[in-house]
Amino acid sequence: MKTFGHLDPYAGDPILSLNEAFQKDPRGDKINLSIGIYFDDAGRIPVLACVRDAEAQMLAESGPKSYLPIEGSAPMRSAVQQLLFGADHEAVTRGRIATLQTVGSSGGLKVGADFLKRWFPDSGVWVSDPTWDNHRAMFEGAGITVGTYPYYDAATGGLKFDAMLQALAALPRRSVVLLHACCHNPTGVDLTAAQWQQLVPVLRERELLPYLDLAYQGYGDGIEQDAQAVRELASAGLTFFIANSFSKSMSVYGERAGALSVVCDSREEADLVLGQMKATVRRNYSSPAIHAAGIVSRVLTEPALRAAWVGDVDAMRERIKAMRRSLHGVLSAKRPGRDFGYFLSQRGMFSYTGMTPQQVDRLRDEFGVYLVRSGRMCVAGLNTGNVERTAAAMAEVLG
Ligand code: KET
Repeated sequence: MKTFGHLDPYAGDPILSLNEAFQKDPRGDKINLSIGIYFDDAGRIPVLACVRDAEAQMLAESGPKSYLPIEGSAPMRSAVQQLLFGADHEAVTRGRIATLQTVGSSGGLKVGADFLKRWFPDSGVWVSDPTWDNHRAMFEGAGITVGTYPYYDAATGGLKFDAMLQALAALPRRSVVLLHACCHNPTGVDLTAAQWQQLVPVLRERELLPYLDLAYQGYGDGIEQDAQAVRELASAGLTFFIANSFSKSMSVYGERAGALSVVCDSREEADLVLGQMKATVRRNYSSPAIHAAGIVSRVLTEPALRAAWVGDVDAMRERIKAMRRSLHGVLSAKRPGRDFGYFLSQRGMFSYTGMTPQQVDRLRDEFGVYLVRSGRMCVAGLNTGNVERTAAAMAEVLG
């Protein structure tokens, strides 16, 4: 302990450490509702047929594995723009979006954070209360001050939209506002289309810099529908950042497939931004992963693979919704005095159960049911074989 004795021990990550603890738990009937991973009805992480087919093509072609350019694969970057904005969107056709393939959307979020620190050194970042734990850590890690705006309303299980708007309207100019484009993590509470429209003038008048995080595209209403907020902001002529992930939508977590796009006023501005983003990437990890690019660009651009993918995402979303209904049904029957309607109204992989850390601990210790201590449940970990047991355990703990 001569050299490193002064280091603080790492407390561990609230989500990833819990997932590791789950793996080590010897109980055969344990249930993992912690990490944001989609499991199928048999409790497995699916390998989508479209991804398998894309990989088979890559294997057959057996191409050289040179470095990708700093900004990533050109076919993937172009496919990402079309996926997010629509192929005919004026922002795409005018070339005013700077897009980089990144190391997961986490890599994109961090590259964007480093860029902001360098070029907007006085801007703070404002995240929803609550948000994905790693948002704060990433932006603070980039040396940026992080504040929160009101979001989740514990009393109703819904959104504090008026308070949110008021808070954003009072931020210093050029503040960065982190927004979940759909399927809010951890609450499952989203803005409606009308609320996104109401948000636009506030963002514009305060000259705020929206930073969208789209990690669950397709898990809300559908792949196209879940890009509506992105398109709304782009069509309104706002300048904004968007980090998007394929981890969940293509079930390729470990491939680290994601992108960062910055919607600018003009092609010239987008070129400048792309250049400085490249400088940031070169100093960090130099260039992204070739295998991820091969999968994503093939699945998005080859019609048969794309159609299969859309079908798979639809099925994953519908299975989660069915689990929401089952959980709601069993819990409501067991605890008739309580309102579990939030399981039906919240969207995407997560629900915020309102359970206390002590209740979550009891669920884990006594019943082997793992939730994040904030009370976040990954509904995508439920299946027909474990939903009743989960509901029974929750009913017991809720008292
Ligand atoms: N944004 C959000 C909102 C998010 O929930 C995750 C992952 C990411 C970005 C990162 O995804 P990537 O694979 O880097 O593209 N969330 C789950 C896993 C994690 O914490 O890393 C989770 O919340 O459980």
